[in-house]
Amino acid sequence: MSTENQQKNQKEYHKQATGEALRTVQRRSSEQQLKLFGACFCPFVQRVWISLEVKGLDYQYIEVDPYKKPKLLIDINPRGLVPALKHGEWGCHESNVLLEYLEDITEQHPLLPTDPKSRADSRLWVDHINRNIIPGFYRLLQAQEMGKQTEFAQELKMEIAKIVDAADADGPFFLGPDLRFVDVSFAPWMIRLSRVLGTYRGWPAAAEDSRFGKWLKAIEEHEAVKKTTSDHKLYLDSYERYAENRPNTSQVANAVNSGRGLP
Ligand SMILES: N[C@@H](CCC(=O)N[C@@H](CS)C(=O)NCC(=O)O)C(=O)O
Repeated sequence: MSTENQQKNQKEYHKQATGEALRTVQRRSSEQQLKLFGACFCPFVQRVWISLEVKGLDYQYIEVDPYKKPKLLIDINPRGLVPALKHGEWGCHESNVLLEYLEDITEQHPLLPTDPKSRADSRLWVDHINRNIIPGFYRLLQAQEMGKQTEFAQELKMEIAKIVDAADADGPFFLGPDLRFVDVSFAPWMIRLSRVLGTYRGWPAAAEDSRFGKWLKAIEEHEAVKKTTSDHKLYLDSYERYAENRPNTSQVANAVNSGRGLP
């Protein structure tokens, strides 16, 4: 921590996973053809990480600091964002592209349905998550004025209500009893609603008997989600810079502040 941060007692983002996620990092530290370059706090990384775990693939997890942009990250993604994936000599990035790649290379545990129309529907809801829910999450977290916070909380609730309405009536997951593509894409932000928005913006817990409450519980209890989730403190600390809207927090935060699309 820099002297300036120590003086202000500001918390910094973590550079190593904790809790269950740390145990997974340790289990996944040996050399493999498939390598996930991630950062422990990053929800975009967690998407890919969950998919790797669900599919039971052999992979190596490598923690990198995307704000320091080490060469090994830039070599795969010139924009220096995590997640990045290497498979042999080939590398690629963008969480959604990587989720699709993992679908393409594995037969076991497919996350997308088989019927083309249902696949398109799933992709449409992932688009809703990317276009409306994720930006809404950061807008609310970065808003400093009470009026704006109330407005953005309302907007985020509306966008979440749309996907909950589209979900299978019995669930508990989006398409029914199993965790699939839409769940994986949404899960990292679902678990950050209580951990991050609950603390910093008073986001209310979902009623346990509501459809969303049931979905959240199933996500929280899923093995692959648990294995890729750190202790609460890691998220609290890592997101303080967003909640205070500190200058140059990240490319995501800058995009939200300037009204541009997310990186
Ligand atoms: N669209 C990208 C977004 C990835 C992203 O924003 N990752 C953040 C960490 S959560 C990052 O690498 N930030 C580095 C920076 O802001 O310079 C994806 O879906 O993979």
